[in-house]
Parts: sequence; structure tokens; C-alpha cells
Amino acid sequence: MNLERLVDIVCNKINFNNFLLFDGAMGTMLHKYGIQRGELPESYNVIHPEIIEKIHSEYLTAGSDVITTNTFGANRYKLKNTSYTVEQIVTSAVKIARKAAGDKLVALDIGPIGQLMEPLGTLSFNDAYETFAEQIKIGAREGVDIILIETMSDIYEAKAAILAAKENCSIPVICTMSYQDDGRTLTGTDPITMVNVLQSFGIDALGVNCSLGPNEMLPIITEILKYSSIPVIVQPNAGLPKLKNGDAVYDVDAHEFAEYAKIMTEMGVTILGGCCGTTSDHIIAIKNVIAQLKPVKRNVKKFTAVSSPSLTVVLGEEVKIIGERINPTGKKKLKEALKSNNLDYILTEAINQRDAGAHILDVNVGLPEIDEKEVMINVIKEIQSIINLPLQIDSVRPDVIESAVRIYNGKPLINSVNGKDEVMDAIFPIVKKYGACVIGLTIDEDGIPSTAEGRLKVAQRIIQRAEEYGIDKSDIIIDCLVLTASAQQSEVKETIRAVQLVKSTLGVKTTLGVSNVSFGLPQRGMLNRTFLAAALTAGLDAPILNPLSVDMTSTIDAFNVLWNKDIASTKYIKNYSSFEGKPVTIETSVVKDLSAIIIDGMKEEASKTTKELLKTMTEMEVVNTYLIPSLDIVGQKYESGEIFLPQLLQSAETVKKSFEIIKEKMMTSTDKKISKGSIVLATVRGDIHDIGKNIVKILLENYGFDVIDLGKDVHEDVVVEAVRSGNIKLVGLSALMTTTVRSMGETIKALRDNNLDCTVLVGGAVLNEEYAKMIGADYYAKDATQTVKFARKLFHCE
Ligand code: THG
Repeated sequence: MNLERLVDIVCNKINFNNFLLFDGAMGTMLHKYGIQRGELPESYNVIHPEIIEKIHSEYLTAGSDVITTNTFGANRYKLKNTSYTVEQIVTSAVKIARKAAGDKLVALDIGPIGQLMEPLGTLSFNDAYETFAEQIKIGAREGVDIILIETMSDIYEAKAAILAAKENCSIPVICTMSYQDDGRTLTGTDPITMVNVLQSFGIDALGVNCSLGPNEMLPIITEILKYSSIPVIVQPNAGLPKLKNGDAVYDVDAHEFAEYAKIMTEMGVTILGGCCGTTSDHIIAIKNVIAQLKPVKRNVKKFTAVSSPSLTVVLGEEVKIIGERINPTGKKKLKEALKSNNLDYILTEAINQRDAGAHILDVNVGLPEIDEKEVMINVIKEIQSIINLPLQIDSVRPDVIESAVRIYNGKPLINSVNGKDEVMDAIFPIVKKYGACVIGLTIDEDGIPSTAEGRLKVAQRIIQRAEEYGIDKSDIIIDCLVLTASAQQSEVKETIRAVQLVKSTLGVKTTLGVSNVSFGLPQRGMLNRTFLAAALTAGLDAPILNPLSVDMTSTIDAFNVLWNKDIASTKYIKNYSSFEGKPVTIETSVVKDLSAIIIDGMKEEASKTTKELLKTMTEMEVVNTYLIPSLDIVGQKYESGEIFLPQLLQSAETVKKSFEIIKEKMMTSTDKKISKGSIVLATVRGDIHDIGKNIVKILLENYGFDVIDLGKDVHEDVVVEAVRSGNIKLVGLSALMTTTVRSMGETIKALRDNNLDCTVLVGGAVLNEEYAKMIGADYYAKDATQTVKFARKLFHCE
């Protein structure tokens, strides 16, 4: 195939008339060529370039159109304690691949950094960006054809990598993420969210790789194909890992693998390859299968949706509420909170709106006397650390909007752009670059047209200009603008008519700032709710309103019954059959219970409330009444898929704040021990992946256990010594790689050989129950919450 055409295919500049075949695993092939446990795969670019070249050649002979550089872990964090530099590894890797590739394509492999990002861990967005930018600049200079960002389990990290690629080269970008068997990534991203966020960045293909075998991936691929307008790539493992002679092996053979490849191509996948456990045999088999097939033409309907990392809100299905309360206009307390940097006040507003049923939260912190940019960034980070609703970023300053959408995690909604040239030229480049949705206000240099037809014209102009900037119409939400009934009574009706006209003529989604209508009149709620009902019948998709107003939410609930949206009135009956009285707004309690604080993950509040409680309760009473039961509730929510890892860790960290206060008090009062037991944790010899172990550590510590963390790449002798000297009863071992589970077995053996009376619990991506048993572990823990359960049982804390 000719190089230009392949690049064209990757760029999606022409219609797909062929498949693109990547290569299979690098690690599996290196294993075949004798790489030893603990050896750095990337070092082979320098010490054994001939082996890397041979692997590339084998894949090319097998039929790969694209080979992937041996640079999965070639980032400054993973290379820190080695004798290699990023420059050296990436340069040599690309040179080898380039030499082997001939007229075929070379993809620069970019794997995850291996650290948890803030607020889960310590890696900041900017550090992640710089780390990826370093790799990408070198790869681009050395002449790669594609940037392949893969095995991402955190969509925030994927965003950092994509931005680094987009801002430092003009090479096509492909991004794939790895899913767990619950259909989400480690940090809780589901397929629709991945697609909605990633394709908005203007990348060239997206998809899924690693973690699962082809069979397990099928439901995820189905979802991705439903939503993705860009080509979909799949690189599965050769099945789920099984144990054989102490090694993890993948046993889906080339023939079976290719059968799945056939199914996937028939579903609409156009780019294929393999991950862990696949070899050139798998690639040959796929090549044979696709040689007989033609890519399926997919016709994916564009949709309008905004996302947080774990939740996508699609407009147009049911009415979606945009909560208006984080906006200082007319709110004295919020103004004060913003001035004094009282983030807890703002978080409480966010939580209350969420609990009252808001789907999206507007965030406006515009006050003349504060640094709006800095405050906006802080507020977004704080809200996103505890709330998984998508945000609407609201500012009149383009520079504030740009800084905010850059650090936002997900696909945000920008509020707003309008028909003025100057504003469109400032806002649309931001919308395009950061893949946002934007609200277009029907106002231009001549003001707000008084008729519906006039507002339609402005809306048309906004959409046309957006399209000139490469923004799809589906990313524009039109606001026909609500005027006040007190000052412009005759135009209130025009707004309703404009919603109807804009929707039917342009086929876009609509929003309105409903509560504007009542400014200056008494009993605002009455006007607001009546106007809302009228606007809903006109087809309003996403009203901006106060979700704490029962007038408003009950109007929407009633509308859903009358408009045949709440089928069989199920929700209505559930909510209102025992509805008494008529509260105008939901009363939100000022003093929150410590349990609620922990479940919501409000760290600052936790310290304050714990101090209060300790005035009347003992330390142990606080621990046992609040801390442990709340963590249990959070753990259950995590296990049932109601919340995801970020929220789980946030709650654990909130408990830590309480513990700090409690420990402080205990130091001064009594010498009672609070520890529930001591546990040794280690990532085993040869393995440097410690994210899983670190998550377990956070959770265990916050349940009151003392954790002796031996770190990563820990020799079995070190584990034995720690267990012996500390008289430890529970050891947790972690391994991520197929090559290092052997070390895990050896560590367990060493503990047994030394007659140490301890229980061994194991965990890690390639492990399972059966496997754990075979290497002599006492328990297998699927995730951090299970580890806590075992620990509590063992130490009789239940
Ligand atoms: N369109 C778009 N965005 C908007 C608006 C719009 N953003 C701002 C506004 N209009 C919508 N948000 C609000 C927020 C608050 C009020 C009204 C609309 C409000 N505040 C009370 C006041 O000022 O008196 C205070 C309420 C309180 O204290 O709870 O009414 O049209 N795209």
C-alpha cells in the first residue's frame, strides 16, 4: 500500500475502502527472544536493536501496515531510575522501526505514565502534558507517521497526551483506552463518554486495547461503534491470562483471534491489531481474514452531549436541567465565598443541585475584585474531584474560558458565544481545539432581534461561522434569550416562538435561562414555572434554572407525564404520591452530618466536623460511628457501580482528614491504640507498576490499618524480613505483568519456606482466583474494597 494513501486513511480524509492492520504485542515477542524478568523492554532499543528490528520485520512480513515503536514505557517517570534517557530510547526506537518499515508506517507508541493523576494521585495535568510532549517531540523529529496513545485507563491522562500531540506536531493521532470487565476504565469512563470526549479533540481514530480478550471486548466495541463518527481501532489481548508452569499465558490462538477479528470488522471496526499475548501468527491470521472482506460503511448519527469523566449527558432525550446556582449575580453569600476563597460553600451548592436533580452545573465566578481565572480553575478542579456531573463554563472572558476548558476533565459546555464577529472569533477556536459544546446566544452587533425570525437568522449565522471553524452543528446549543416580562412583556412570547422555529428549521438543541423572565416582579416562582412549561412545550431541551426550586422541578416532572415521556407516570407516582405541603425551595441543611461529608468527599468540612464531634464523643466512637460505616457505604456504592474509583478515593482521603484530627487528639489524651492491625504491602520483584498497590494502601490506611509499604520491585527477601521483624499477619502482594506473577509465586514460597505464619493476599490485572490458588496465595482480591474486606475479617474488625 502506498504511504500517502495509508496516512489519508488514518486521517479519515477519504472514505474507508480498506482496513489498516497494526502489529501484535512487543512484550510477548521479546519474551520469545529471551528477555528476562526485570529487564527493561525499552532498553532493547539500545542494547539489542537487532532483536527489535527482527520483531518489526516479522510483523511486517505477517502483513502489518503499521508497526509500533518499542516505547510503551519511554517516559521520564518510568525511566527515572534507569541509566536511559527518553531522548535516547525514543530516538533509537524510531530509527529501528523506520529502518524496518520501508514504505510501511511507523506509529510512536505512547503508554500511560504509570502514576495516578490529581486529585487521585500526585501527577498534575501539566506534568502529564510535559511528559508526553517530550516523547512526542522526539518521535515527530525522528519521523513517525502516527502517534498511538494506548492502554489509557484515565481519560484525563489521555487528554493530556492528545493535547501534547496536537500542540507539538501535526501527525495523525490515534487513542485507545483499556476497559475492565465492568465495561468501564479504571477511573470509571464508559464507552459513550470516551467517544464523546476523545473524538471532539479531532483525533483520527479511537478504540480499545489490552486488558480484555476479543470476546470480552465485544460489548464495549458495540457501544463505541454506536457513537463514534471516526474510524474505530481494536487491539485485544489474546484472551484473558491463564497460568501455565508459573507463567501467565494468553491462549486465544491465531485462528480463534482472527474469527473475532472477522466479527469485529463486520460490526464496523476498520483498524485492527493485537495486544498482550499476540504474535506474528495472529497478525497473519487477521490479514487472511480481512483480505476477503470490505469495510462496513457505518452511518453514525451525530449527537449533542457533554461529559464528565464518568457521565455523559445527552441532550434531546428527556429534559436536562442545567443548575444556575453557582453564579454570583444577586447572591451575596456566594460573592463572599468567592472573595474569601471559601470553596466549601461552592461545593455545597454543587452537591445540593446534584442531589436536587441537576444534570449539568453552570459555573460562573465572575467578580471584579477576584482573580477570575485562578478562582475558576480552582473551583472546577474542586467540583470535579467530588461531583461527576458535566460542567457548563460561564465567563465573559475568553482567556478564563480557555484556561478552564484546558484543565476540565471531560467534554464541557461553554457559556457562551453570540452572533458578534469579535466574540465568535475569540470563542470558536477554543471550542474547536478543546472539543467543547457551546451555547450560542441569539444576539449580535445590532442587539437581540425582537422577532423569532430575527433570532433564527442570528442562530443560522452562528452555526455557519462555527462550521467554518470546523465545529459540527451538533456541538452548538442555541439560546433564544429570555427577556423580562416586567420590561419587555411583548417579547416573552417571541422567545417561545423562536425556540420552536430554531429547532424545526435548524435541528439544533436549545437552552434558555428561564429565571430571567421574572426579574423585577413579585412571586418570581409563579412566572418562572409557567414560562418553563410553555418553553418545554415548544421543545426546550435544557433549561438553565434553580434545581432547588420545587416549582421548577415539579413542572418538569409534570410535563414529562403530560408529554408522554415519563412512561406510565412511573417517576411521577414514585416522587409525588406522598408529597405533602408545597415547599418553595428545598431546605438544605447548613450543618452536614459527618457521614454525608465523607460520602460526598468534602475534605475541609471533615476536619471541622470531626473537631466538633470530639467535644462530645470519644475517638473510637467517632471512628466506629462515622468513619468506618461511611466508608462501607462508599465501598458498596463502588462495588455496585454507582460510583467509581475517583469518588472512592476521594471519600477515603476525606476519612484521612478525620483521622488526622483524631490521632492528634489521641497523642495528647490517652495512649490507646487506634490501629486495627499491621499489613505489609509490596509490588513484587521485576514489577514497577504500583498504582493498584497504592490504591489499596490509601483505602487500608483510612480503615485504620497500619500499612508497611515496601514499594515496588521488591525482592522476596525484603518481604520475608519485613514480615519476620514486624511479626506481620497479613501480606498483600501486587503484580501487573504476566512476567512478574512468577515473582509473586516465588515471594509466597519464600514466606512459606521461612515458616512465617502470615496470610497472603494477592491482586493485580493478570491475576484471578484460580491463578492465586495455584501460586499458593490465601486470598485473591479483585479490587481495593475486597482487600479491605479480607483485612477486616482477618483482624476481626467486623
Ligand atoms: N442564558 C445563558 N446563560 C445564562 C442566562 C441565560 N446565565 C445567567 C442567567 N441567564 C441564568 N442564571 C441565573 C442565575 C440566577 C438568577 C437567574 C438566572 C437569579 N438570581 C437571583 C437574583 O439575582 O435575584 C438570586 C437567587 C438566589 O439568591 O437564589 O434569579 O439566559 N446561556
